[in-house]
Amino acid sequence: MTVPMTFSPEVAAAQAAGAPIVALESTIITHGMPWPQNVETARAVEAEVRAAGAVPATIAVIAGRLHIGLTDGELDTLGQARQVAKLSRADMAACIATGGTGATTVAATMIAARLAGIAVFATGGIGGVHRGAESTFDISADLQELAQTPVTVVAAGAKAILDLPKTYEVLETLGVPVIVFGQDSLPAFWSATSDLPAPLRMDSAAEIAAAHVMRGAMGLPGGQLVANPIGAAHEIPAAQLAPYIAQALAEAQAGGIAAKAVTPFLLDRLFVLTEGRSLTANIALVRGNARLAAGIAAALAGGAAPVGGAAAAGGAK
Ligand code: PSU
Ligand code: MN
Repeated sequence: MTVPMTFSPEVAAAQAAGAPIVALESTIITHGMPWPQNVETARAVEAEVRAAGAVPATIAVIAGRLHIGLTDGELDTLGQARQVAKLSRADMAACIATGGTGATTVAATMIAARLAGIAVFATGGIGGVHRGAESTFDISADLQELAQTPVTVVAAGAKAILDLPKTYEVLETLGVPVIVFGQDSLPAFWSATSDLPAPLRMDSAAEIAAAHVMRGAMGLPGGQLVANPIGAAHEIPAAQLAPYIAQALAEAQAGGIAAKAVTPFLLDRLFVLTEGRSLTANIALVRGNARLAAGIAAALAGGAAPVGGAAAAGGAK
């Protein structure tokens, strides 16, 4: 019994050549952004990956097959479809087994990337611990996935609609490395900084690739979260965003929005409340994440070696 998989010609050629590949998710297309910006963004993100010297592999389940890399037509169809399933670890196998179609979340895209032998994945922001989780128990499956599937995920941190301190506490408990790129505080998705300190900091793609390889060498399961801050020119400062997030959360509660519908509802309300600024920022940050992910994938394809200490210790005596 094998998993029915379809590789796009571009991804198949990259795999044959050992070229760097970056996985991309599809829930951001179907549930994270409105049409037509969703499809435009997906194309722009793929272009960023190519411009940085890697091959993009956008992942989705279409008619019972796990697609690794989508054609232009498939991307268009997915972007315009309504009522597409949002697939996470719990529902992916059932969808494939029954011939269904669905978009993959961070968790599901990590599972697909591992099956396809892809080590690096770029998205906007991971799911995490929702505010009020002490009563709803709503914690994204993305966190557990990072703890068990060996893929390095480049995001602008967890989405700021979440309870960020609790999200990072859970990641620490699960043993997931959270590596902030180039600064000492965690980014907060639409905002470049937060008042939470960076658990780990790295300033180059090569270091991140070396850390990924070292986890594998040590037999540690799970991946890494790379928290890449949005460019300062595109950010919405956290203080400006806070009242809109509070309003969107209040509306979600009043409307009885629960489970898988919560994140898409909040993102859509923020888009309206910020008059589109949240979407502009989201597009900018995911493009930046794609560029960094391509650099990490290139470092891995080039045979990432330990940076600094380990090499020096081995060679100096
Ligand atoms: N990044 C974005 N927009 C999104 C997502 C990520 O910029 O919509 C999606 C991812 O697929 C992530 C999901 O896994 O949001 C989180 O959903 P939940 O909170 O229901 O686990
Ligand atoms: Mn949830």
